[in-house]
Amino acid sequence: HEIEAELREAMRTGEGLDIAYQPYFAAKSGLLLGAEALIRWDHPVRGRMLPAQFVPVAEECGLIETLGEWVLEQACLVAARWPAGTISVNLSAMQLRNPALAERVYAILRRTRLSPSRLELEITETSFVDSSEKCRANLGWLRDIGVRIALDDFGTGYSSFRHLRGFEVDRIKIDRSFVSTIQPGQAGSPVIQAIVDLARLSGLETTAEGVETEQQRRFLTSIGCDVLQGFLLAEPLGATAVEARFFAEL
Ligand code: G
Ligand code: G
Ligand code: MN
Ligand code: NA
Repeated sequence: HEIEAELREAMRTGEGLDIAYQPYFAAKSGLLLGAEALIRWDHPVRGRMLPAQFVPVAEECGLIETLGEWVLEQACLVAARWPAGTISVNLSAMQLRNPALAERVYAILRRTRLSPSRLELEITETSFVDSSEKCRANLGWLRDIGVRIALDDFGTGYSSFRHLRGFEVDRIKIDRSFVSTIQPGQAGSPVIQAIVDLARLSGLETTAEGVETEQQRRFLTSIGCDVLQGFLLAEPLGATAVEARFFAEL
């Protein structure tokens, strides 16, 4: 694989690999709560590569562990500089299956001196498909040390509701495909309302992704969605841009 060799080289030199941070906010108060780390790769020839173009390659060729730990460590280092706030890091299904995951996360938290309560890991429902026992053990250990777990892209996988009951998660992130159905001239989305109600009954918090319009923001806030993320509020930014905008004291 051509991309494989190029990714190996990028990881060796660190050139072109970068992390963007997309802030998220409390719906009611509008206060900044934290940011999600999103990996970026500026390829010397192909240009800006999307995670969807190279994360699967990294998974196939066994690079995802190293790449994932790099993202985690960088993101924790950045968050440790902030006076407050949570950092959210996406985990691939393969990382979640690794029995050493919790231990590695703990080691990174200690090295970066970030409190476990300030780290949230985002996993997708598809992570559970093949190895639910290993995933369950990892999630239990991570939550024991105080790390929070969010179920990403909620609603796009299958048997979504089973995972709310059977797995230990703290938050669900409502996929932006649902949020985008809130359009001018419509009262709102009964599906989103149902998801938020169900989450509340299950004791989980909700984040809505892909909030792009004021109308979407108002609807989501009115039905009790806890956290909002999307271009309306803030796009993914470089670490220094986040700090300049939200932590002027740094
Ligand atoms: O901004 P954007 O197109 O980059 O993100 C698309 C998706 O790529 C995210 O929803 C997320 O699932 C995935 N992604 C982004 N960063 C990472 C990462 O560091 N690790 C993994 N496994 N996935 C990521
Ligand atoms: O799957 P994951 O949610 O973790 O990926 C986040 C992706 O969504 C990133 O690629 C980010 O750039 C993108 N994104 C963030 N906010 C918005 C938004 O308001 N609208 C759209 N269309 N994409 C967004
Ligand atoms: Mn995510
Ligand atoms: Na998502």
